[in-house]
Amino acid sequence: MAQLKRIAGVNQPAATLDRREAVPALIERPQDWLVVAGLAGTAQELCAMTDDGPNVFGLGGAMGAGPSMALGLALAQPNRRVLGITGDGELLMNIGALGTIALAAPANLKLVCVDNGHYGETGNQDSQTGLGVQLDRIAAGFGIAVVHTINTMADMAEGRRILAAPGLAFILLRVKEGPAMKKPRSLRPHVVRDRFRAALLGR
Ligand SMILES: Cc1ncc(C[n+]2csc(CCOP(=O)(O)OP(=O)(O)O)c2C)c(N)n1
Repeated sequence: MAQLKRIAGVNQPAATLDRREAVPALIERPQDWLVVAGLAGTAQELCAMTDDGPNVFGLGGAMGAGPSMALGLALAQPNRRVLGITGDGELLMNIGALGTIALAAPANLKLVCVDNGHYGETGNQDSQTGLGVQLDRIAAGFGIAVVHTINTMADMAEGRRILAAPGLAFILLRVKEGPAMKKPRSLRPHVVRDRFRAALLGR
């Protein structure tokens, strides 16, 4: 396999945040959202934060599908706040979905990417962001008007403000390598689907 090279001249601070502190600091009340969480770390985190709550659709596979599913949900439920949360690996796998999200621009959708620069779940292989690819610049290039990057706890308050405000936004939460918060969660897709549907539709 060809050796991948780090992009020269990228001016980014080293990631220092621990995702086990940073994700709850940003998403303070996940129960207030309809959440679609991509496979791997973000699904573990959002399910752990809600004790496997019915308002969280945490994927257990289908890598790349999370952001598109969040878009579909936001379009179908314009009166509900939808949070799509995903890893850099998943987002990169289906990066065109970010362009579609930008062009559809539902006002009730926020997309958060927890960027650890690696494919954490499968052994911490470098992802493209670990080699200098900047998803915040890609999001802005796709035309998302509100893009915010969080490198330190000092950047968190603005992230929370953006999450609380109306309008499409993309937040890049840069974290260091390390485990995600984890508790037991259902990995049976039909169980997750049915309880999410019941929580959403009240039946
Ligand atoms: C199509 C496909 N390819 C590969 C995998 C294996 N896989 C599962 S999780 C994962 C890494 C996900 O990385 P990221 O989205 O950055 O999340 P992190 O594990 O770092 O939290 C990979 C490669 C998969 N599930 N599906």
